Amino acid sequence: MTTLDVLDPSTGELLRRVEAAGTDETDAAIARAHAAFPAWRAVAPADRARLLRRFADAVDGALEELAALEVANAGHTIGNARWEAGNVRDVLAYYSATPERLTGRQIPVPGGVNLTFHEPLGVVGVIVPWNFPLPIAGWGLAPALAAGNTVVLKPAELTPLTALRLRELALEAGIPEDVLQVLPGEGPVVGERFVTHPLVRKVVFTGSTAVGKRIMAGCAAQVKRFTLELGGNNANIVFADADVAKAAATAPYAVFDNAGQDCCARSRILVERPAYDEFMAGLEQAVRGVVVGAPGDEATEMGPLISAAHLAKVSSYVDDADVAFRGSAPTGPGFWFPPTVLDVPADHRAVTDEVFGPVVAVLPFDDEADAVRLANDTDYGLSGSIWTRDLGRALRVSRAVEAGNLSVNSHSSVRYWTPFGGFKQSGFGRELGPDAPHGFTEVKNVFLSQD
Ligand code: TXE
Repeated sequence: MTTLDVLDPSTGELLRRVEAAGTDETDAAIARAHAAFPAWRAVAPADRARLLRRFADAVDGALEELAALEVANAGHTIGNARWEAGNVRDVLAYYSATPERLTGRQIPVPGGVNLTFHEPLGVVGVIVPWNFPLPIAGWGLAPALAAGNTVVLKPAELTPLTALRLRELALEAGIPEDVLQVLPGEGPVVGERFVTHPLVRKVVFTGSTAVGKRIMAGCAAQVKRFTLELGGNNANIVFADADVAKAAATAPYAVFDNAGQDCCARSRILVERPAYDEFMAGLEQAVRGVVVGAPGDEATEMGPLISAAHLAKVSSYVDDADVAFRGSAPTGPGFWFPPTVLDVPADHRAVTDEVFGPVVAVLPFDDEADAVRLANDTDYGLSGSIWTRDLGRALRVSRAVEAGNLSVNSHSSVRYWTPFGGFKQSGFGRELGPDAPHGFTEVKNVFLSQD
């Protein structure tokens, strides 16, 4: 049995060594999940709803413990980690309504009647990245279980601890053992097996666009269902008529939150020329004020990057770039990088790539059309912000930007009541919101003859 070294990114020290599943263990887990499916789908809707509510309550009871684990394993600030654990609780509670509301239709047709059923798929494989281990696990497993599927979940190699704890909480809540399994392991071993194994009926993947393309191709071979939440390179568009001071004061949190390791990070700030100087002055003040340090301290606003390899990747984008100004960060040990604002042209790779770190570029624009052109000048299309006091412009620009999740005069990206997902190479399908359970079912049509 191979193992994964789980580190504390704020110190680089070993936290725990976790057993990694191989192909045989993955096959065995999938077989158990398949065997558990008929009984789970047959659980009466009210009982399945109750189990999900109990699971939500168990997460609620362990909120501080889960948050502390995420602080240690992912370097998330304690404030963010509490929000993330609370998000899992809330998503479980939200989808606990699903079993009793997943109703079909009766459609009159000549010669009889037609009934539709929303049938669960079977085993769902959920592949989770390291940047938001708790919420992304919840977004996959909650609607899948609610719709009557069984789940095998693979956390990221670097961050398996909270997912393992979630599984224990599910068991405590009374979810049957093989209905939700958590399998730490390597992506190309465990994750890849979800794609190739015929009994896994859907793959839910959040991660890099490169791996997402591979999963899409692999699923195509079996016409397997999948959703993909991939990278982003999101624009924060600030018009001169906006509350420029507020836009500047909030912009750092829209990109430096979670140390920029967020597919919704607004890593390209586009500012209308007349507001440029005022915006930059406000931004500089805000960036220099970001509190970077020990993630467990209540006052900390930004923690470390996830790993030495990721620190090297983020640094490589800045090495040849002009820095406009930056905040400060601890020097180490641990994987620290200061919040950094670049002064680079639109074709610099720090602007065109997803850096996935606390790095942002500010680009001026001339008018609305120019702003939309710059915002859409990327293969990604996940998220973005629009700052303006002109309602018509807010609507026009929202409609013109090719992205799945936009916010006006705010940087909000994720609200679990609403669908979340990307245009273009940011993904395929939507998670969250009222329709997510439908993505874990097949519609079946049954004709009842009256003759
Ligand atoms: O992602 P991977 P990495 C972006 C971000 C980041 C880059 C690389 O730019 O810098 O991707 O991160 C599993 N078959 N995002 O290398 O490799 C893997 O084990 C099946 C954006 O960590 O895509 C992990 O569980 N699964 C993103 C998950 O996929 C495989 C979040 C993600 O890992 C696999 C993360 C394979 N062949 C990174 N290879 C976002 N949307 O927020 C790996 N995995």
